[in-house]
Amino acid sequence: MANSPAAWWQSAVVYQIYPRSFCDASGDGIGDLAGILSRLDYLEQLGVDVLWLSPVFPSPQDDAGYDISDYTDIDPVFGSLADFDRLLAEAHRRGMKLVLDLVVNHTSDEHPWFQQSRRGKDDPRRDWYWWRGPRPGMLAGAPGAEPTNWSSAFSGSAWQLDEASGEYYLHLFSRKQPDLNWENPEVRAAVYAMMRWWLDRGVDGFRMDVINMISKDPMLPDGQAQAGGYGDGSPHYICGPRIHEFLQEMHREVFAGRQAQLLTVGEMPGVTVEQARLFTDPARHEVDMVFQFEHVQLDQGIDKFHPTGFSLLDLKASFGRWQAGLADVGWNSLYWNNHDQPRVVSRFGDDSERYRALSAKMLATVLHLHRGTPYIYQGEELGMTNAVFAGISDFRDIESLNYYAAALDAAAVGDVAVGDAAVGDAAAAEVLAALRRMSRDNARTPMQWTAGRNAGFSSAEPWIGVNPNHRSINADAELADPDSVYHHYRKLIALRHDHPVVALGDFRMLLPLDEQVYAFTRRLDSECWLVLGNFSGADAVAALPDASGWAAAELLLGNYPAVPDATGLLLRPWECRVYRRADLE
Ligand code: TEU
Repeated sequence: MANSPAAWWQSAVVYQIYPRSFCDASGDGIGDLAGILSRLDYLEQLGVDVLWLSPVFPSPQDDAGYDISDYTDIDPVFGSLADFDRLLAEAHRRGMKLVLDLVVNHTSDEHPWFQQSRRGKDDPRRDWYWWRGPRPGMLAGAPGAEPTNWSSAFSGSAWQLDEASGEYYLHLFSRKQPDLNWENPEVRAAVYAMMRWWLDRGVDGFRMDVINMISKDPMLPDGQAQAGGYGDGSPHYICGPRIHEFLQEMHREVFAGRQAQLLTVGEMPGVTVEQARLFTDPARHEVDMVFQFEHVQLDQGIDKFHPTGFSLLDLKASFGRWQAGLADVGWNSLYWNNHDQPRVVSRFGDDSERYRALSAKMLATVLHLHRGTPYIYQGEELGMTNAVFAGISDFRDIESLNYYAAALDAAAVGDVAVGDAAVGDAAAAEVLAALRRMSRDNARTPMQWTAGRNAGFSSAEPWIGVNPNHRSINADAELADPDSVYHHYRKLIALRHDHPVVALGDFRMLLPLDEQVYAFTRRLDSECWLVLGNFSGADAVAALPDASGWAAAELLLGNYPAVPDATGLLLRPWECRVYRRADLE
């Protein structure tokens, strides 16, 4: 195996910034570009190579910026194009690249394209979106008259009636996020032109929002019925019939010739290993890597707000399959967190005072030493935890708010049937408990910079509550403590930069049936690393098949001060260790 990366991003680490919640320089309680600019030193010190910004474009903010009304400007709440250019130049000056969020499965309903499209059936832009009449034989607006039975990701039907024309438009997400019709070549040309505009401005690539949903089966068949009465349309729009054709066309039209410097990562809910191989095979010219969702759905029941327990065996089986599936062709992206996921230390670790830092470091170590490109979500490097939400009024996210309303509506129907108001109260309590665990707002509370007022995020009341634990968990404190979660992340990033085995080594899963220990090796030429993580608050023995081979190995990194038995491989609660041998035949 070659000792130098085939692509620069194989040894890179990406840091995701959620601009609303990162740093507020203007003092309006919402983060902004000038705030990000003021924190570039912090990011440079951490050592990350690429910054990915969640959307900063003009938007009614129905889905926190994932509903874009103008693709080639900056929302005034975040600053201006001049602020953006300054940020880009300053990031580049520090050797960091900057990647934008490309949200082109849908626009905002306030985007001029949709405004024109909804003018009437004869408008030249009508066909830029998915318009359909009611179900044959039914009156527009009647219950069940929607063109298909598909549900939206944010509760309710995926179709919204437009009274003026009597037709419905498709929105897989909120009703303010109409889906673009990628079948129309004018739509694709407009998107590609916009992408080139940003690349010409100097941006270094795109994270592509739900990009595996842009090709729909134009017949729009009904989906299988699911709980709640709606059908699951996803088989008809996840990795649809023309998805590879569209991505290859995008590559030709946008990336060809400049690809080597760029990073492209497709967010792909429901993508399989087999599909991901096709998407990321360099010879096919589609995307560099994809975000798959398997490991963040392992703890979910019928939907994400019916969380179940978490099994380490399932996690290892899943990651193991992805590592094997993309070993020779394609490339993995590696993440625990993003702006849609609860905080990993609260989810798969232990966020109690005793084990928070230990488990955060263990989780980071296991993830970052897989083969693939790691993504860090802001605050993850501090071991930030899930938030405290007293009641529904503390939540901001449309997904949570809609889910709560729909669940209470359903319970109210039950109330009437059984004549018992307590049914509604019990339902509310149950939904709140699920939201506290799984809501996307857990990821969206302000970045914890200091122990002071508003965690140093803003001089004004933040748009969403600050986690009270900022008094002990914050960047100031962690920078000063050499043993902090932050410095552990810094070391992991440095290991990837300094040792080709981390980027390029072969991956081998060990102990797949051990319920406490995550163990694997990475091998490149004569060098082999062993990574061990105890996913529990109890002692664990790593019963390695060739333990003696590691007796004289060098301990490169761990999360406990000293190792009493280097050879026995007895792991303390949430302990992780990374060993290195460089003497293999
Ligand atoms: O998310 C796509 C997605 O399928 C989910 O992760 C979604 O956020 C939700 O959690 C389903 O339960 C992307 C963005 O990351 C997300 O923030 C947007 O809301 C969504 O697309 C629509 O643009």
